[in-house]
Amino acid sequence: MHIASATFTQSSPKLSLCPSDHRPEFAFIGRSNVGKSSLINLLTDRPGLAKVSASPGKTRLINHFLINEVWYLVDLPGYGYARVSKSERGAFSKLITDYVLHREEMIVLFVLIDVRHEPQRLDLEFIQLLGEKGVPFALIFTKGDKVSSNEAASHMARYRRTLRASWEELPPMWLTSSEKRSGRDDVLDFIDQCLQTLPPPSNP
Ligand SMILES: Nc1nc2c(ncn2[C@@H]2O[C@H](COP(=O)(O)OP(=O)(O)OP(=O)(O)O)[C@@H](O)[C@H]2O)c(=O)[nH]1
Ligand SMILES: [Mg+2]
Repeated sequence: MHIASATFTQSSPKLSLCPSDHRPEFAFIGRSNVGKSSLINLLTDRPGLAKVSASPGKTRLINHFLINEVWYLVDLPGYGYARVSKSERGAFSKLITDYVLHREEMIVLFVLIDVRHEPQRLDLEFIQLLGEKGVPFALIFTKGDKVSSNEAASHMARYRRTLRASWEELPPMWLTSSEKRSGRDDVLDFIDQCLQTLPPPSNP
């Protein structure tokens, strides 16, 4: 898919303040620092469009980026940021749950997982919530440049085995690296397919 235009439109502190133009949205979620904002820059081929930081907790609001004047990429705050209080840790913020469970415009939620790590409880809990609530999602493994391709394949296979213990059907999954600029076409092709299955927008 060709990205002819990609523009930041707004940051929203809560769901009710998100854009109301009913364009389809594809959103990115995952632990703080997993590479959500970097992936948005890779997909749009616009370095610096979404703010990236080496310290976790950079993205605090819901950020909408309008693509080709037709659909949005949505950068969400990360979960599991270690500096939140102990009582809050493990829970997902209201901003995140409101968006992922109630945003009608959201076509697919991409859950990002650092390919270097064993399946983590917090990510599995989040995926469990999505499965229970019937939220359409896909998995994107990030930072593929930090491991060999064999390691990446075995880490992804282990993830599949872990998910199969609870689920009959597995979500789509891809390996990406914002550093090596790999996996971009896989994700964009998937978004393109999703957009093509949508009914044409109804006229007001
Ligand atoms: N080597 C490598 N580093 C990456 C990759 N993706 C992101 N990073 C680095 O990881 C750090 C976090 O990246 P961000 O894109 O800001 O992560 P985020 O998930 O948006 O983080 P929050 O907004 O804080 O939740 C930055 O230092 C990035 O340069 C990748 O594919 N490879
Ligand atoms: Mg971010």
